[in-house]
Amino acid sequence: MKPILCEQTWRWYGPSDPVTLADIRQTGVTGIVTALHHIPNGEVWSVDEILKRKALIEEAGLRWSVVESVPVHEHIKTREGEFKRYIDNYKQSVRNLGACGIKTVTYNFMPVLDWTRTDLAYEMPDGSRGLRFEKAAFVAFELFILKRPGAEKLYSDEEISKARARYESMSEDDRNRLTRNIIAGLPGSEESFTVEQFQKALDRYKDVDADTLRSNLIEFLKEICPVADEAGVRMVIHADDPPYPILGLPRIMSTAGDFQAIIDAVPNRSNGLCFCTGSFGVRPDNDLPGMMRRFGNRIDFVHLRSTQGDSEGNFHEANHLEGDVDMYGVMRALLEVEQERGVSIAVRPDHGHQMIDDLRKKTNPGYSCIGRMRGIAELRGLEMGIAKSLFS
Ligand code: DNO
Repeated sequence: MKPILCEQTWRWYGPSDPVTLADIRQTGVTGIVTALHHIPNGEVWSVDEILKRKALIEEAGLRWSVVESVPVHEHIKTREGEFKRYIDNYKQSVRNLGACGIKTVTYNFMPVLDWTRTDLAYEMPDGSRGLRFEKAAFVAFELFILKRPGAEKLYSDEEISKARARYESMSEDDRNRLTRNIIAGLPGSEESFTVEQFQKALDRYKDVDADTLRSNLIEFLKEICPVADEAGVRMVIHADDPPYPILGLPRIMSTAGDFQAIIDAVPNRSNGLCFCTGSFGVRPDNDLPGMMRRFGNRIDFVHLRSTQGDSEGNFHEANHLEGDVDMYGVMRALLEVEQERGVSIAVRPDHGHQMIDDLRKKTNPGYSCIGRMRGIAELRGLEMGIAKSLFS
């Protein structure tokens, strides 16, 4: 019997992405993961706009497999202001996507910031560059640049003195770059701030703890999931990145228990998970192959990447088959889930090093072509090896 394999996909930021659809076709993937980034956060994605984007993708011989992301407006996360209107708009976008045949929608419920890194061009021993989260630099930003009130309570004396030394070692340019990296919006995050705006955005969460945020997510899903069920759309939540609280903000999608809590509260089939091995993988207490098996029925999209961490809380993005993630274990569990469910699940190589010719180009951090192509090529080989030896 022929084993069921993954649907290989690639994130494309739309017509302004320096990696074109024609380039992507040559990587061997068949599916596209994209979003209508030009539509302001909170507004409806009209059928017209969706169909225009879909046609572009299909003209290139590819399929629009997954939306990443329909962003969730901050007012929905805090349940203030115009959250009701934003939820209604979100429902309409989900209906429209379903009607256009796009059936998987990724989103996250991270307050204020989407994914966060301190260094976007960390040099690897082989000369390629990757993304890094450096604890001392992050704390230096929080304590000495942002000067967030009360932040020092979160850290030990040792962490504070390391951060101070790190801050003092930085030039003005370094400090500006660090600030930009953290708050100016990495590719795909729909928000960007100045330092003043950023503190105001954090202040909006002063009365929102993890329990409140979780209950706001549940309220959101109770409204969205019935609509998604009817439209045949799977809503897949992305893990927190990094998977623990930062800047005094609550985080509620960092562990298996976190996801269990939302499916217990909202069991609708459309309530699913975007299994991001790089995000969950930063926590050694997350057993990734175990999570893949446990939640296999609800995993409808997978981000494959690995990170390499240390005991101080720093991590950087490793090559896809290296680092802390047991990629063999994850791929094997994923293939088992696919055979059991009888469906092919969309995966994409997440992030990649900036390498070879891409080092001389302006690329989206984490989303240059060649590093991701190395990733998908390695993952495809791993998948074929496992599938042929175990499932055929
Ligand atoms: C980063 C991405 C995230 C992800 C969102 C999903 O590379 O994985 O920006 O798209 O968190 O909503």
